[in-house]
Amino acid sequence: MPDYLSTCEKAARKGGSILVEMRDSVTRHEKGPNDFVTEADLASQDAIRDIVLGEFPDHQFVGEETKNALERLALPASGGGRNGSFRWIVDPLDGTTNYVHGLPSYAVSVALEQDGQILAGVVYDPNAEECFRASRGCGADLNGKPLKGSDCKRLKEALMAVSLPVKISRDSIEITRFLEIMHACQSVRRLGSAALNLCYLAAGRLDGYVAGNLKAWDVAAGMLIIQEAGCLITSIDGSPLDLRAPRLTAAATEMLHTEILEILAQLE
Ligand code: 2AM
Ligand code: CA
Repeated sequence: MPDYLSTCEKAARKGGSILVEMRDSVTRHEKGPNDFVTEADLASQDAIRDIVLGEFPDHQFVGEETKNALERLALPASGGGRNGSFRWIVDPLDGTTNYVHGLPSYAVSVALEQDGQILAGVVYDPNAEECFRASRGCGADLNGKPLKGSDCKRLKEALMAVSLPVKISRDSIEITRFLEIMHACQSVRRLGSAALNLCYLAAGRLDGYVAGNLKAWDVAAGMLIIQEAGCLITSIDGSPLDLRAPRLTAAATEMLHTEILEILAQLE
């Protein structure tokens, strides 16, 4: 089998170096209310696509900045010829709001999907020079050191991350979830990068994570990194995570995961 993980890493590192190079010169454009894209998102994605398709020209490529990305992800992949259907799912800059404000928490996420399963994924944080990697069945590592989640079993001892959409209404269910979790856990963080939240959970820095309405490119690499680090990730109702509509609950241990799911279920 080709070394897909190396390609993920090479592409993610290249994207990350472009983000750092362009950091002080970008102008931001609004895709929607408070939803920014910069020249850096686009340049990073172009470089990643060139590397990936240079090595695997018959694979499909969908990045956040690809035209009609969501519609393309909804279709079955067709790339890969005789070897099945391969699709690269890429966020060239996860955490654009942090990036445009000069906050260091942002990352590049590169994953390879085959017939609906993530085979390999890398999340690269170019500021911290942290490269989180996983390939299916082979474990996860951070800069070569094996990753393992924390052993936190109780929500009252957990450091949680919660992600919320921009301009969320005050009476939204997601605000209710946020308040309930904040009340029940040790402390909550909103860090601005879903991909890094997933990796920090895999690294034992966070104990749990709840997010509604993310996109496939935010979670494709991170969900494999979580699973390969021995942590759990499901949909908010406990069913298997739908990569096309990720509303997720992730936790370091089964006991903590169950407790979070029970709290969320009471709010539905
Ligand atoms: P937050 O974690 O600080 O809430 C993209 O990875 C980041 O954008 C998320 O981590 C989150 O920041 C924010 N975000 C934007 N839209 C979102 C949504 N619909 N649901 C959850 N987080 C969203
Ligand atoms: Ca992005």
